[in-house]
This record gives sequence, structure tokens and C-alpha cells, in this order.
Amino acid sequence: MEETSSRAVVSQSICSGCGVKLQSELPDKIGYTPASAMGRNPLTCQRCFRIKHYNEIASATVNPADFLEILSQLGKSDALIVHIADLFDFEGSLISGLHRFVGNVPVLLVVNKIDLLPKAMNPNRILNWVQKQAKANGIWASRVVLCSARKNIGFDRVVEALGEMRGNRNIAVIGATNVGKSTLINRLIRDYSDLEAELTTSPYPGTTLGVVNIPLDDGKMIIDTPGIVYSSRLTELVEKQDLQTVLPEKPIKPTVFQLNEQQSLFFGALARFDFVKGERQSFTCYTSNALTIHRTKLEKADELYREHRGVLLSPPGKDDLDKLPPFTKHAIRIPKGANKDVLISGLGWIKVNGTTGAELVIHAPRGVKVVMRDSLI
Ligand SMILES: Nc1nc2c(ncn2[C@@H]2O[C@H](COP(=O)(O)OP(=O)(O)OP(=O)(O)O)[C@@H](O)[C@H]2O)c(=O)[nH]1
Ligand SMILES: [Mg+2]
Repeated sequence: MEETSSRAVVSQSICSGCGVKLQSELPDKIGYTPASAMGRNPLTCQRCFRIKHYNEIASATVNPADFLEILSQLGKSDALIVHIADLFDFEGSLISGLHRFVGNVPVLLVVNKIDLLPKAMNPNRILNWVQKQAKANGIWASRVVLCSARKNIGFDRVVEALGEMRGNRNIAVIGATNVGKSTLINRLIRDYSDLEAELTTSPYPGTTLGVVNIPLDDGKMIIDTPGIVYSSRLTELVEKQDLQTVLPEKPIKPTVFQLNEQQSLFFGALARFDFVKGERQSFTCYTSNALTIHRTKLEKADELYREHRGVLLSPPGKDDLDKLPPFTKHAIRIPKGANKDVLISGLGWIKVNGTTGAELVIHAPRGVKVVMRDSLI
């Protein structure tokens, strides 16, 4: 068997793309790689090969107990914990109770995907907002940085923060699924070192399946981990083919609706927003540009949903309607004079300019997190 060079990634029995334990007996099971490939370096599983070369949809699930075990091991290992969150689904992608799992260690909070915000945003304002919201959600980060791993925005700040906080320790990257952990590590390695490593990334949650240790020049490691699955995120519930409609690819172009009370908005058939009571006012929707929003009268909304979901109101398409949990209602009161967002985790958010206050009811698939928060924008 070939020797693993110190510059290449990981041990021979672990896939260097996704961290899964390799096997060559069961071609239909995860971790499969043909016996003839076992000597290769770097060595990846067949699933990673297919994701990389054929953009195959090949998400897999990791047992939730395994995440907790990984987190607690990392907490005990004295690594610098880097928690990646996704600005498009900030509250949905935070690891609630993080410190219960990893203990009282310093945490660097990196908020990724800032490229998705509309252009011309003030970065300091966003940073203040993120710091405040992280605290409000129980994340005690020693430091917060914003970046885009895909577009290479803010990376100097990420590298600087890592350099200052790391000391002589490993760096462990953790977070919910699909927030960009592996993309971010790939960028760090590609642009800021001469190491060779390529972690598997994909647009679908559940790409990384096990811990991947990438040796650094100084004998320490940068550690990729599987994303934590939160079923409170709509992105974990929709069918994979609908993710490309729900997840923004480009900077969001917000859609503004001037609504009278007793009007409703449908986001495909994924969620419904009722403006029940209040003066005529504007509602700004920050959702993927690919998602169609329909306006209707509240009194007609039930009928429209019954008769047109799956076709006019989609995604999901007709065949997948029953795969999504039924809607539950969330009553929300926007106080007078407050600028608030209503976040529907994974779908985006609706900004309410609450000069005069508003009473709302949000219908979202059961289990999906719906929260009111101070406006991001
Ligand atoms: N718009 C945008 N997309 C990003 C950014 N970083 C990563 N992505 C995309 O997000 C998706 C998920 O990226 P991954 O790196 O696989 O995410 P992950 O956190 O490792 O996901 P798991 O392994 O499933 O936990 C991919 O489609 C990436 O291209 C970013 O800064 N901006
Ligand atoms: Mg990953």
C-alpha cells in the first residue's frame, strides 16, 4: 500500500472527501469504494466521486447522537471551535445549547454566505446585528466574523481571527448542514496554504458524513465535521430537487408587497403569510429569487391552497405534496414602531415595517422554526 505523504489527507480507511469509513464489500452502502481503488491517495468513496463529477444528489443521514458525541469530543480535545452559521438562515443554523455540548471553550463564530444579501449592505451594521442576535440565542462567541466562502469575501478576517485565537491548537469546524463548512476549509487550504486536500461539497445538506482531519504544516489539524441536522429548517424537509428553488444562488432581490389587512402571501406551497390586522403597509420578502410568491385575499386563501397547491402554488410539485408535514399556524404580533423580520427557517424572512404595528399568522410545515427578530436589513 502506498504511504500517505504528510501533505496529503487522512488515513487510508476514511474517505478524504466526506470522512465516511470506507468499505469495499457493499456497493449500495455508504463508504463503498472498489477494492482496486483502495491504494489510491487521496482516497475517496464512490459517493464523493459521483457528487464531484456528476453533481449527483447523494445526501445521507448521520445519527444525531453521533453529532453530540463529536461535539463533546471536540470540546474535550482543546481544539479551537469554529462555529459556522449561514446568514440566510441565521437563527435556524445556530447550534442551540452549543456550550452545553462543547463546554466553556472559546468559540469563533463565522457567519457565511454574506454574498446572498442584497448589494450595498453596510457590513458593520450586519456585524452588530449578528453579535446581538448570537448572544440573544445563547451563543457566547469570543469573536464574530462575516464572510463568503464561495465568493471569497472577508477571508482575510477569517484567517486573522484564526491566527490570533488558535495558539497551538487544532481547528475544529462545526455547524448545521449545508452552511458551507467544507467549502470554507477548502478555501483556507487552497488559498492560504500549500497543502493538498479537497473536501466534498454539494448544494444538498448531508454531504460530510464523518470527521476529516487535515494535517497542517505545524503538526496540528483542521477538522471538518458532518453538519448537524435540524428538522426545524425547511431545507431539511423539502425534496432535494426543490432545494434549488428554495436556496438562493445569487444575491437576493427582495420583493416588496403593499398589503391591506386581510391579504395573504403564498411562498409556493411551502408557507403562507396572512396579514390579519393593521393599517396598509409594506412587507419585504427576502426569499430566493426563484421562488414564486402569490398574493391573495385571506378569505380565499384556504380555497386557493386546496385547489392549486402542487401546480400554481409550487414547490412542492403535485407528487411531493404529501411528503411535507401539514401546515401549523404561528400567530405573531408586530409591535407599533418596531422594525421586525419574521424568519421562516430555511425559506428566508419577511421584513415588516411596523410603524403602525401588525397582526400576522404564518402557516408553515409542522416543526419548521418561525421566529420574530429585529430586522437584519
Ligand atoms: N452563496 C453561497 N453559497 C455557499 C457559500 N459557502 C458555501 N456555499 C454553498 O453551500 C452549499 C453547501 O456547502 P458545503 O461546503 O458542502 O456545506 P457543509 O456545511 O460542509 O455541508 P454538510 O457537509 O452537509 O454539513 C454548497 O452549494 C456551497 O457552494 C457562500 O459563501 N455563499
Ligand atoms: Mg461538509
